[in-house]
Amino acid sequence: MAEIADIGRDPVRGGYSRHLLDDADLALRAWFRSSAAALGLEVEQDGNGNLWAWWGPRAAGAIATGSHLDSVPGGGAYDGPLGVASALEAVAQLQASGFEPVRPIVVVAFGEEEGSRFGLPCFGSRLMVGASDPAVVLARADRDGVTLEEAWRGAGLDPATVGADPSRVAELTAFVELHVEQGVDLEHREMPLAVASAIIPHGRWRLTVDGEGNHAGTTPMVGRHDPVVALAEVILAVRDTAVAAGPGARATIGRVAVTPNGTNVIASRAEAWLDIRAAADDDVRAQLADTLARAEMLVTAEGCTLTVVEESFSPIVTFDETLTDRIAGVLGGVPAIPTGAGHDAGILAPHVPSAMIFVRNPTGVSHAPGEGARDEDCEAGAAALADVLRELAS
Ligand code: HGY
Ligand code: MN
Ligand code: MN
Ligand code: MN
Repeated sequence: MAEIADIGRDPVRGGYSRHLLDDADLALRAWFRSSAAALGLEVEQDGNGNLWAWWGPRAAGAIATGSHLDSVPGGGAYDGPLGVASALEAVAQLQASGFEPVRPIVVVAFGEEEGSRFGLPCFGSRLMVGASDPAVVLARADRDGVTLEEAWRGAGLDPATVGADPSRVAELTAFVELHVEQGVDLEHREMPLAVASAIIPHGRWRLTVDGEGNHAGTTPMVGRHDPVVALAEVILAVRDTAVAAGPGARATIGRVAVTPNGTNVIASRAEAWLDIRAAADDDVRAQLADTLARAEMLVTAEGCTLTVVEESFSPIVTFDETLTDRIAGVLGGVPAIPTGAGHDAGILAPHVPSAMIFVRNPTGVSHAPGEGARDEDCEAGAAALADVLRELAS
């Protein structure tokens, strides 16, 4: 991971910003290719921008392992890259031991798992399994108004290749994703590793509040239809609804956009992206309904209008029990813990027996510069992954 420590790093605030097909992403893709080639792996990029490094000829029955290289804006160093670097390290250890896999082993780096540029989480894996309509995804625009199709063409890629890749999915016998824990369960248990039992459901919605743009200095306070004020009330309602829903509920507005975004201008539009997570699919839906009912009232009271668009919904994921138990056995009996974070393994799980290995994160912080993992735990994770690959590929 040291070799990529400076790629996409914010020198002022710390943290990483690595988004689909930006300079940092392209540099990380080059790192992946050269690191894989140094191990004698055959690298290919699929029609959805995912990178696959094959140990042995590409063939059915493959054991896949890996994660993603992209980040959230200002994210940590480990979320994603730890899984890819550990997979490459595990292959290196197996090769050094003289192990010859009976089944092909393939290391994968999925594209745009965070969905930070085009808003679709687990972009590469979701398209590969056919869970998203390529035409809809290609039309999505980033914050600068560049569509995915334009970005794809700009990178010399053919938009016609974006979409379901059933033969590639069918080649996979198992997928194991190693990931830094995004919580402090292992720190509290004083254990370095765990397997994942489930991923709680989560969804993303874009809320648009339209009001009346006007002059900040000549418009009386009474009678304004200010979408930023309305949105401010909605954001508090999002928090209050989640708190009222109980300890397992989560709701976040981490991204807002104001139009025209002028200091001396009453905005005409305020947008916000809502992230809701809860223990069950119906809980997420119920929390969304409560939130939107309150938002509608608040926005109307400010003389504004609310529009809601669902951007993604990921139902609850329970990982393959047989595979997970087998991996837990190889790891010498580790806890199985649920996670509130989405992963490519969650997208693959309904299609390919999938499992996850978590590496302890002392602070539990993630999606922020404070994210971390001890070197000895990272080493234990890579060694454990090597043992798991030896077990699965023999
Ligand atoms: O948002 C998530 O839960 C994941 O880190 N992409
Ligand atoms: Mn993440
Ligand atoms: Mn991740
Ligand atoms: Mn003026």
